[in-house]
Amino acid sequence: MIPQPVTQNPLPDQTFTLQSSATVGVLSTEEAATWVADQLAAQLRLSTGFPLPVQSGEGTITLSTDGPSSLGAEGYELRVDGTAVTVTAATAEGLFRGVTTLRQLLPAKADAGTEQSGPWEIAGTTIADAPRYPYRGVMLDVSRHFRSVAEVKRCIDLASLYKLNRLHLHLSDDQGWRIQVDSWPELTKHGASSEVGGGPGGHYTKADFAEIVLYAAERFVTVVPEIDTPGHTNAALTSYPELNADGEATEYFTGTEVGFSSLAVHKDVTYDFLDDVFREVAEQTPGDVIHLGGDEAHSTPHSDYLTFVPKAAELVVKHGKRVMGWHEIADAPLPAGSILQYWGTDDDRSRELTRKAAAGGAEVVMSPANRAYLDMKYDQDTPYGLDWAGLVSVEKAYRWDPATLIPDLPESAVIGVEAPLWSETFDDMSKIEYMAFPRLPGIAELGWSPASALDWESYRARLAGQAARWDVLNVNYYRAPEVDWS
Ligand code: TNX
Repeated sequence: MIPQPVTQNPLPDQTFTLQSSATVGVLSTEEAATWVADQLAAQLRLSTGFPLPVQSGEGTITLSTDGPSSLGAEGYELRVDGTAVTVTAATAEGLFRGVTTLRQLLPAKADAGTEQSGPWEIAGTTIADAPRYPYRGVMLDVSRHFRSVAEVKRCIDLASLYKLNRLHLHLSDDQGWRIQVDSWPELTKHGASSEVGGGPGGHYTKADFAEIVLYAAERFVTVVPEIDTPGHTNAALTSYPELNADGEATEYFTGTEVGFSSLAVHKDVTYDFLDDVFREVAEQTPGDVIHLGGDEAHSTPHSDYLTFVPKAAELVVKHGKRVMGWHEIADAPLPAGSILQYWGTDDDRSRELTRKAAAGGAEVVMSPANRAYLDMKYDQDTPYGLDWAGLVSVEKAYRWDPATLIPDLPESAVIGVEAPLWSETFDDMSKIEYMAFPRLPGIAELGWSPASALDWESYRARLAGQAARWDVLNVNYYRAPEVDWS
């Protein structure tokens, strides 16, 4: 199982077998608990061919939100004995996490989209589980190469199998602006018309984005939208001349260089623009966070950067959201409730900025580039990806502790982990899957499982066990040599 649960004990000599007469019962007043039951039943109907009616009250598989509040929002207890399966939580979200575990206890073919033959057995067990951290994310860069709504949904499905609960979408960069903004229509009319390598690009309409947000929410994943500023803004600068310091629109950019673009920090129109953009993005975002980027602003003079960040941050707060940003923003004063995303490589500067932000009350999400970046090559033979942060093997991606990676950062400041996948070199989903699998489940385990459960040898063996599931789901994973895939 991945992530490893907090406690799991076998019930010896008890084996549950799902039969064609089985039912799924819901004991809850929360409407969302019924969605969770419906999703489980819908999947198992496909693979088992059983009718699996969902009913209120007890069933062969019972999902109950009568658990104690001490389980927290995502905790659950699961019991499998000779006759029944029970998942108990305090919330529908906790039920969803428990059902995710149940899916991993079933044979891999239970995840298939077509009818398979049984038996559908689960060894008797009791599990009590809850996450170490509340923020467990994956980031998809849809700017460098655009991904369709269907592809984003697949990413959500695969991430939620490992109990990830945040999807950070990097929606704007030099190569493309990917979200509709009614008050600045050229952003998508012109600024979304291509991508790295000159491909067709694309963007999400408001209806598309709403579809992504809803699909994520049904899987208890919150979308974190990022509008990268003040650098990484060529897609905006080529769409609107007035956003440029010299008043001239730039050329569309389809290369992979970084750090050459900047919003005009001293023009009022820049803040009118951001006010509109953050308002419209906030309106489309049920989550409480907007990510304003802030990374690699190499062509924004440093004093201008320090002027810009607080003004941009204030606009995020004005629209009712918390500020999230890459660790560089810690150089400027940040509003209360900000979240800093560390992407350093064990260097002093990024550690110092992160400690400074934490001392000022910010929360920290750990995305160390030399461990958590899914776009780094595994080894020198990886056919795509980058290597500026080094080669990141499956073992290297797994063997670190988010609480202690940055010396002298108070453990209480860390709220979780995120694995970013920058897409300069990935023009299709199979490449994305190859880079994310098998490293993403490891990052998910670092976010969920207690520090005492993190163990490379145990993880390596459990990872091999996931391959059957990826085969069923047609995931294009890398057969890393550190793992015995047999
Ligand atoms: C650095 S990490 C970037 C991105 C690139 C990535 C490639 C960060 C905050 N910025 O603009 O896509 O490296 O690995």
